Amino acid sequence: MTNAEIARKLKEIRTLMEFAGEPFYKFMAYERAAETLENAPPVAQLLASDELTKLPGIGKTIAGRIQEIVDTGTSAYLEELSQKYPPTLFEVLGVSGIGMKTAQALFHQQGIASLADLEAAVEAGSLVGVARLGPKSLENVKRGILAYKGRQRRTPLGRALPLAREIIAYIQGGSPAQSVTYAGSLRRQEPSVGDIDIVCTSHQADRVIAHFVASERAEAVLAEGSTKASIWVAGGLQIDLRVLPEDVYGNLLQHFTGSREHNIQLRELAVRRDLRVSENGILNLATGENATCRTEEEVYAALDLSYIPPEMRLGVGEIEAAANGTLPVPVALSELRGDFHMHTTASDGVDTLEAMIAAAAARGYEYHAISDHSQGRGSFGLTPVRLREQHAEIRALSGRQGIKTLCSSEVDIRPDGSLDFDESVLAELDVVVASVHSATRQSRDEMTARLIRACENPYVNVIGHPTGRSESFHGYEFDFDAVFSAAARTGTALEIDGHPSHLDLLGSLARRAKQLGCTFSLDSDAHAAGQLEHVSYAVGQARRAWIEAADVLNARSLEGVRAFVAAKRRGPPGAQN
Ligand code: DGT
Ligand code: CA
Ligand code: CA
Repeated sequence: MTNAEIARKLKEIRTLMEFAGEPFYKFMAYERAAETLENAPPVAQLLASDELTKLPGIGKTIAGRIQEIVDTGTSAYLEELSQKYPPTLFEVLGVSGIGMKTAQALFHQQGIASLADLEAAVEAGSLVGVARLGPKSLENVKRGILAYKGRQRRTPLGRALPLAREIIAYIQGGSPAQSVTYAGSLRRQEPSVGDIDIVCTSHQADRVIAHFVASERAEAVLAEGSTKASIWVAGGLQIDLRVLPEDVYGNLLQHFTGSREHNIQLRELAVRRDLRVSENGILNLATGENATCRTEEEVYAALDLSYIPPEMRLGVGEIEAAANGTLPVPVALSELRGDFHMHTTASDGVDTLEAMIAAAAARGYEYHAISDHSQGRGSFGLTPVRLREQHAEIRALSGRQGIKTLCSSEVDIRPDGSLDFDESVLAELDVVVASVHSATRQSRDEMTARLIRACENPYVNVIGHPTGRSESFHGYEFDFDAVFSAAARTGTALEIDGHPSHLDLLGSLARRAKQLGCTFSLDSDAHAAGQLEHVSYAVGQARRAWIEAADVLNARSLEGVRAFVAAKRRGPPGAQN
C-alpha cells in the first residue's frame, strides 16, 4: 500500500469521526497524520526501521491503525464507523453547499445518507427548514448537486480544450491578468477531463476573479474566494480558477498540472532531500527558506530533475528517468512534416480537394495525403474509376502551393483481412491507410487475424484508428500485443488518429506499441479544412506514450516516407526468391 492510499483511509476515519461528533482535537489528529504521511518516506520503510512514531503527529494509537491498514487493508475502527455511517455519506459531504452540521442534521432528522436521498428530498421540497436551510442555501445545495454529478462525468478533451481557450481569452481580454493558462488533466492531454483548471497570475486577484465569475458562460458560481473561484458552465462542466502572484507561477502551474500520482512521487523525492514542494514554493525544511519559481523548469531543476513535459506526468517512471537523464524528448507538433489522413468532398469530407490542399499548405507541411474512403463504404466510397479521376486532379494540383500532395486512400479492411482494392489499384497509390469500418464486433480471434493479415499486406503502410474506439464504442476486441508485434515486424505504421471523437490509439496503448517497436503516424483524420488542427490531439497522445520524432513516419522527410513505403513493397531481403 502506498502512503497516499493509507492517508486516504486516515482521512476517511477523520471525516466519519467528525460526523460522529468526536471532539475536534481527536479527529484533527488523523488529518495531521494523513498530511504527514503524504510527505513522508514509504511507510513500509518507516515500519521496518521502527521510525513511524518519530514522525510529527503520529502517536501510538494512530501508528497502530497504520500498521493495521498495512497488514489488513483496513482498520477495525474504520469498519466500525462504516457500520454506523454508510460510505454513500461521502457523496452528501462532497456536495458544496452542505457542511458537516447540515449533513448531520439531514442524516439524523431525515435519514438522508446518499446523493440519491438528497436529490429525492430536494425534489420533494422536504428540506426547507431542516438544519436551518433557507431558500437561498437550498439553491446552493441544488447547484452543489449539479457540480457533484458533473465531477462524476468526464468531458472529452476535444470539447474541453476549445472551451478552456475561450475562457482564457476572456480572462486575458478583460482583467488585470498576467500569465493565464490551463493546467490539470487538460494540460496533460488526458482523453477526457473531470473539470477545467485554469491558473493565472495577477497582483489584483480580486478583479480577475470578479471578471471570471461574471462570464456569460457561468451558469452558476460554485465558489468565489480571494484567490480562487469555480464556475459551472452549460453542459455540465466545472471550471476552477486560481490566482497567485507572478513569482510563484512555476510552482502554481506545476502543482495544478498534476497528476496527483506524479506530484506525490515528486514530494516523496523532495522529502528525502529535506524539501517540501507545494504550490507556494519549495520549502527547505532545514533552513526554513522558501524558494519560489517563476517557471516549471526551475521547479524541476531545484529537484535535480530534467524538465518533464506535462503529458508525461503520470507517475509511471518519468521521475526516475528525469533523475538519471534518460527521459526521452517526446515528439512535438512542430516536428510533423505532413499528415496522411484526410477526406474531401469526393467521399465524406465537406471541403474540396483544392481547399484541403490549401489548408495543409497553410500549416507549413512538406507533404500530405488525400485518403478518401474506398468503395466498400457504400455510396460515398470511391470506385477504382473515381479514385483514378482523383489522381489526375491531384497530379495537376500537387506542388502548386509548395506542398506535395500524395495519392492515397483509406481502404477498408474487409472482415477476412483482405483489402477493398486489388493490388493493381493499391500499387498506384503513394501511401495506403487501411482501416476497419465493418464487422466491428467480430470475435477476438477473428479481429486479431484480420488486422495481422492487413499488416502483412505489402501495400498497407498505416493502420487507421487501430482499435476503433470512439466516444460511444469501446473499440474492437483483439490481441493488442499480437497485432502491434505484427505491425512492427512488417514495417506497418500504427495511426494515432487525432479526430476528437476517435483519439485512437490512446496514450497507454500507444506506449505499449512503442515498447514493441512500432512506428506511428500522427494524423488529423480531417473531414474539413478546419479540422487539420486536430492532429494536435494525436501529438498529445503520442507524447503521453513517450513517442519520439524518430518513431513517427510523418516526422520524416518525403524521401524517408517513400523509402518506408518502398521497403515494405520490396519485402524482406531474399523474399523475392
Ligand atoms: P480531472 O479534473 O479529474 O480530470 O483530473 P485533474 O488531474 O485535473 O485533477 P483536479 O482537477 O482535481 O486537480 C488538478 C491538479 O491539482 C491535480 O492533477 C494535482 C493538483 N491537486 C489538486 N488537489 C490535490 C491534492 O489534494 N493533492 C495533490 N497532491 N495534488 C492535488
Ligand atoms: Ca481538472
Ligand atoms: Ca479542479
